[in-house]
Amino acid sequence: MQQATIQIVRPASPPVAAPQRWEVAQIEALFELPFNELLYQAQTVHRANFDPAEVQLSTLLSIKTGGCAENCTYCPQSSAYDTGVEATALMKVDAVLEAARAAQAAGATRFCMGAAWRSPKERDIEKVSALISAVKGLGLETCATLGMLGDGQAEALRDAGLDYYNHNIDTAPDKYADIVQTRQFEDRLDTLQRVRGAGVKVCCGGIVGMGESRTQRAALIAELANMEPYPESVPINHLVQVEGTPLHGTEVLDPFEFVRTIAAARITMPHTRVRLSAGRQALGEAVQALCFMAGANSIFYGDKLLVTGNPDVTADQALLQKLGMRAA
Ligand code: SAM
Ligand code: DTB
Ligand code: SF4
Repeated sequence: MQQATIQIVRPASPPVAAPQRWEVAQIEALFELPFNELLYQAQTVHRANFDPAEVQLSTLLSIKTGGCAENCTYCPQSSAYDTGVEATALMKVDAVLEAARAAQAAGATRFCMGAAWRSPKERDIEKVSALISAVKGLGLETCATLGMLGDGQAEALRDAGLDYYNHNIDTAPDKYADIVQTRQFEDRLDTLQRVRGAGVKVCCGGIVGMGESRTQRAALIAELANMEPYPESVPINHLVQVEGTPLHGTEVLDPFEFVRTIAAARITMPHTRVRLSAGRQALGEAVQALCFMAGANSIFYGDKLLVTGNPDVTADQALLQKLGMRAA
């Protein structure tokens, strides 16, 4: 009797999707879509990758405030402008831990420590490392934003327990020189490379409402989406206009344009946490709800951002409850 030959058919290995490269024009075309069509596309991408009822909560703390040597024209902490912000020294471990415990008790899962430095010195890295280890010890995710990093600094922060480093590219490459003159766009990319190279997760986003064009908003999103890999966390800030800064008095961006920017970030970076960041007080509840519909699934949570205000914790809890959303 003839033996049947059994042929083992191995499934072809799944194709590895090449990362998609986004042209600015493609992202501009998303912005041009009818609003409801854009939101539908963003919501579809969002639901394929996340539970649409979940929102991640990050709390900010300014661990070293004001007196910064950079001249970022949006920033109340630059020493170049008279904004009434008082410069302070780096906070001590106990005070930081107290703030982190309060954030955790209120429901935050990530604690982000911000310092108004152009770039930290070695001594600063040692001190901040102690803060990171202490916060990590509470069981919180850790994030820091300390300015430009030099050799070995990202590694030192990683070894202290840093999960995320925040470093924003802020705006389109061709708008950057209008916004900051004390550093170059490429300096930001260099630090982001160092963070990625050290194996620390990248939190990188920008600010809209600084007088940029729609094409420049699309170019900001393209820069982020074309990073390989794109950031794990993308904060989209709506400019908080602070008296004394050069950008105070800029024409306020149409809120629908802000929602469109969130949607474009969600569509082009399907797996990232898109954070509805600074500027929520001015947006109001209905626009924030549209941002969640457009795919935002993270917020800064706590009564203060770094030096400016943020909705109260109780107001945010009430908003999430009204929308049937919950902390991730
Ligand atoms: N000094 C560090 C740096 O610039 O990378 C870290 C702190 S800095 C305040 C962090 C980010 O906050 C900036 O990159 C910018 O995107 C955002 N930011 C600062 N001032 C803002 C404002 N008035 N409105 C919205 N976002 C702002
Ligand atoms: C980010 O993208 N926005 C946060 C955080 N990362 C560090 C800071 C917002 C600052 C808003 C103005 C202020 O309070 O200084
Ligand atoms: Fe300094 Fe950061 Fe503010 Fe720029 S954004 S002035 S680097 S604190």
